[in-house]
Amino acid sequence: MQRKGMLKSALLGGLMASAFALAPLAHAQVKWDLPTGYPSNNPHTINLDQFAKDVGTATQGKLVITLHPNGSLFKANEIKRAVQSDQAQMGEVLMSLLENENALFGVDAVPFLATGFDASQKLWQAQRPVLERLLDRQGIKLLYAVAWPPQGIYAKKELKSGADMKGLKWRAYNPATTKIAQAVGAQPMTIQAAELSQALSTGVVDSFMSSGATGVDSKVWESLTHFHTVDAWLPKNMLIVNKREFEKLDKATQDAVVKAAKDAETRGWQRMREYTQQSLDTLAKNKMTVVKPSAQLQADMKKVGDELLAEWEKKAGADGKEIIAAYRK
Ligand code: PCA
Repeated sequence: MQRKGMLKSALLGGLMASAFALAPLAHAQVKWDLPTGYPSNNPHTINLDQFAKDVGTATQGKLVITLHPNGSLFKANEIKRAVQSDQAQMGEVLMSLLENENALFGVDAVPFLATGFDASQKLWQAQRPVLERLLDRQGIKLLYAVAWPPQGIYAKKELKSGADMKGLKWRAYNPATTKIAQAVGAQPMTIQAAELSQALSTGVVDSFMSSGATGVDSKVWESLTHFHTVDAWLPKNMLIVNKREFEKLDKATQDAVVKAAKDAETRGWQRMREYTQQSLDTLAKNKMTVVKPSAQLQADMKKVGDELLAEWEKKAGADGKEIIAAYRK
C-alpha cells in the first residue's frame, strides 16, 4: 500500500516536473542586447529606451531588449561588427563611423551637402534603399535612422578663419572629421563620445566638431569656451539587427519590432529638431559663447566641404551617384 502510494507520487512528481520543463517553452522569452556608444540621457538613447519598452509591451514580454548605453557593452566603433557577428543581436551605430569600410555609409558627413533637418531627411530617403541593400548582403537588417543636430566647431577662442584652426588638437569621431583636420592643418585624434569628457579635461584635445547635443553630454563648458554654429552636416545614428536573429522571431514579434522602429524614427527626428535649440541654450546657460561663424570661417569650411564631396563622389561610385541624384531630384 505504502509502496503504491510512493510510486504514485513519484509518477505525479515526474509529470509535474515535465510540465514545469515545458512551461518556459510555451512562454519562450527571447532576450536581446542593444549596445550604443552614447550616454543614457542623450536623446538618441532615450529614444532607444522607448523603442525597447514599446517592443516589450507589444510582444507582452516575449522579446526583452536590454539597452547598454555609453559604450558599456561594446565601444561605439565595435558595435557594427558585434551585430554582424551576432555577439550582440542589435545595436545603434553612427553610420559615418563606417565610411572607411564603404563610402556609402558616409554621405551624411559630407560637409554642406545637407545642412538642415529637411535636407537631411531628404538625403536619408535617398540613402536608405542603398544602405538597406548593402547591409542586407552583410546579414544585417536596418531598422531606423535619426540625425544628430547640425555640426559646429568647439574651441577655446573664437576662430575667425580656417587659418585659426592650424595646430589645434582636434578630436575626430569619424573619417570625415579626421579629413577636415588634415585639410586645415589641425592634429586629429579619434576619440569616441564616451571618452570625450576625459580627453577634454586632460587637455589631450582642445577643439572638435559635433552637435550641441554632444557638447551638453560631455559638459564641454568645463574645458572649452566657444561653439561656432557652422551647421555643416547632420550625421545619423542607425539601429541595426542581426538578420538571422530577426528571422528566428515569429511573425507577430517581427512586426512588433518593425512597428516600434517606425515609431522611433518619427519620434527621434522630431525630438532632435526640438533639441537643437535646447542644447544650444544649455551651452549658453553654462557660459559658452555660441557664435555664428564669420564669413571667412564659413567660406574656408565650405571649401574643405567641396574637396570632401569630390573625394566622396569618386569613392562612392554608381551607388553614390544614385544617392546624390535621388537627393537632388
Ligand atoms: N555627436 C557624436 C556624433 C555626432 C554628434 O553630434 C559625437 O560627437 O561623437
